[in-house]
Amino acid sequence: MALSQYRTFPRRASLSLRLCASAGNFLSAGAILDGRKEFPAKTQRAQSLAFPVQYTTLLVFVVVVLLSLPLTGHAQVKITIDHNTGKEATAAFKFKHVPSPARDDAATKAKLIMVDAEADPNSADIGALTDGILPTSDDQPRKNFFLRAGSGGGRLRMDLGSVIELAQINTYSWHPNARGPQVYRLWASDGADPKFNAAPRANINPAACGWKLIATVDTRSNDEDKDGGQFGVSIAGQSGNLGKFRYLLFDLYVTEIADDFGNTFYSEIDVVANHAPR
Ligand SMILES: [Ca+2]
Ligand SMILES: [Ca+2]
Repeated sequence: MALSQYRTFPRRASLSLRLCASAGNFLSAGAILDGRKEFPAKTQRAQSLAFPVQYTTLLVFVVVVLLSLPLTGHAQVKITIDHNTGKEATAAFKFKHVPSPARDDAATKAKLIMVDAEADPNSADIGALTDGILPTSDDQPRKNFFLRAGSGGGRLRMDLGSVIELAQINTYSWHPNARGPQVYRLWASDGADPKFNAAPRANINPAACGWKLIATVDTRSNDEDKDGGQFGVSIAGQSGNLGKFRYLLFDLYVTEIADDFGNTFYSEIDVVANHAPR
């Protein structure tokens, strides 16, 4: 069943959302900001100042405590965003920093299902996300996977088959306008938590059922007229290691709500293992 209402991040407001995240997520949220290139620093400072004064002491305490703990449970995360437009956007998906999509990554044989989501009738099968095949131009519905028009995003769950150490998770999209940018949260789990829910519907907080927030991705710029094109996003551990996980949950959001066509044209999702699965 598709979500009944739109779920979207307001542009330039994601810092507020992150500051409201639980203490366990706060350290990674800071790392996310380091990797972001789209939001001007001016905006971030303004929103930081807007955070209620009474929480400031608590936040400082939380940050100090987290920095003093060994990072055993949650690797620091770096997000790299590349945006190709015009002649730079080609079927090769070649980017300045983000690796091009691969055909033999750990996602190739993973099992991918929709959780609380519905594919658009014009979309390719969900297998298009891991088949290594790429669109050859900027508006090829059958070479991309996208959620049904008018639905408010949704969740995709990937099962890698076993717990493996991950180095990177890379996502790719291509569309001439509003369906080009990527807006999602990435959750991951090893499935070991007794409360683990392998398919949390949209009204369930993944953090409450065995999932860890890895990254919050928003590739939109401040000018929606410039959001068309080809995007490559790489989510990587600062030390080269993202952690050991079996399940990934992509919580997809629409890029805009001006019309029904805000669901991103995703071309490929790559999962790069640190070591080959045993
Ligand atoms: Ca593909
Ligand atoms: Ca691939």
